[in-house]
Amino acid sequence: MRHRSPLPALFLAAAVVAGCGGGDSNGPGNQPAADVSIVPGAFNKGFQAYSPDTLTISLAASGTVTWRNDDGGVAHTVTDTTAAALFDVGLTAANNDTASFTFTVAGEYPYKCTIHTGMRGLIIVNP
Ligand SMILES: [Cu+2]
Repeated sequence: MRHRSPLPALFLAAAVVAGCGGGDSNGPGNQPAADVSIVPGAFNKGFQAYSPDTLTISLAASGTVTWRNDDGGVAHTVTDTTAAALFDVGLTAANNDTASFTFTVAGEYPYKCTIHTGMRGLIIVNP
């Protein structure tokens, strides 16, 4: 870290400018915090597209789930496939873009990406 060239500094500055999803600057590499990552090359990864593929949360703690797009360059969605169709959030192609949804009803919510319908995940919401 002693050999600082101006290039990493420029890259960092560009990343900060591009990070318009709320201005979070926590964590290494300026990566916004997330509960579920959309992995690189997610489009054909089925149940491995979202990591973890199954996330269990509790309403008592926080009903909010945040997804982060770690598959820079490709937009994705997180879309409830239950009859309730409670959520349908989109993530832009920007690397590290995040989107959140707050659950208020316990249950099991399988979801998919409407752009790449093989991408599947599951949120289990406990009371
Ligand atoms: Cu997708």
